[in-house]
Amino acid sequence: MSGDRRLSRRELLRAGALGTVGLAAGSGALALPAPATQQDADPHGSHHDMVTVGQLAPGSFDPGAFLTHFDGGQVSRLPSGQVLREYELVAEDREIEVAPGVFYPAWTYNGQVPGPTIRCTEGDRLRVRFTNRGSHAHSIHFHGIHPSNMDGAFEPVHPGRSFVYEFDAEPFGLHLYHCHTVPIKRHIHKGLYGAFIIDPREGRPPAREMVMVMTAFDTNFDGENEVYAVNTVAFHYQKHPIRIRQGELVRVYVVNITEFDLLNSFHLHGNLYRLYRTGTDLGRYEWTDMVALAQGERAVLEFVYKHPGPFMFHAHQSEFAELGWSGVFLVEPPNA
Ligand SMILES: [Cu+2]
Repeated sequence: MSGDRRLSRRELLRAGALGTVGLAAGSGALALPAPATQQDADPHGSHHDMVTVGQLAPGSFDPGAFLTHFDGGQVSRLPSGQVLREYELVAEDREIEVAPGVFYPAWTYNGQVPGPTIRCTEGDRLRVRFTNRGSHAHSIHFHGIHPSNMDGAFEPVHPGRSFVYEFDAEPFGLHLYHCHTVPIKRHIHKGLYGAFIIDPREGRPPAREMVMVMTAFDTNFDGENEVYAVNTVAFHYQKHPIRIRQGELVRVYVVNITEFDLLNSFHLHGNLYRLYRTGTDLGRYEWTDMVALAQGERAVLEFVYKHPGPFMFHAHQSEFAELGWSGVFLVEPPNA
């Protein structure tokens, strides 16, 4: 059985070489064309060659835009002077594209996976109006400190209904939000999650900032993931390297929400990073090039490149890297 499961995990990439369509039909899953890979064209291709070919359909979720988009909400002030940030989150069923030609029937917040990256400052009041337009009951469970009745764990919001979550943002750090309706495993792996950043009042040092949510998709519903990535789309940042500057401070907010696998990880090439676990301490950090995160764990990574050129970043579980969780920073000289 385990042999079959291992095979199915690889089918997605292999099928491209064979031109197979509907590879998962036998297991009752969606019949979808699999992506071809450069490795298929050259059986001796290196790891670096292993990238999906083709482009996403027009109008698909854009990991390039998602990377640096932080949603501060609708900002106003309460009579007390406290900053109020209002958000609208809508749960809806939507088919998403996780690799060129590979679609997944997701449950989403605001039509995208991950949901929008919510960002505020410690002490702000958050008011999140949640409307469920999906086919199942859902909720939003925010990590952080808040009252029990704002925790999203016990009161599912049924289809067609709304709920307003309201609480003060604390503590500063990198948190997340996700659906907490049972069975939670299903509601998470279907796509209901997002990053939740609470900035310290004094801020962090100026930096080039980006968010990476470790995601994975069980495209044939066998209880294992076939496609891995940060920010949903396999190999996106390998095909479209992230341009940064030599000598510039880069800050990456990394969240692991991967279902089914016990751990995910972030390895950086040609450099080490300051690892601020959960981002809740501005002083203490580890100096490393590798962090393993369980589901729900987060970390803020800060680094500066000494040398220009392309440098990979990827899961150090090689299998995850080869199934899509692999990207490239293109470090350009300051005067380029
Ligand atoms: Cu849900």
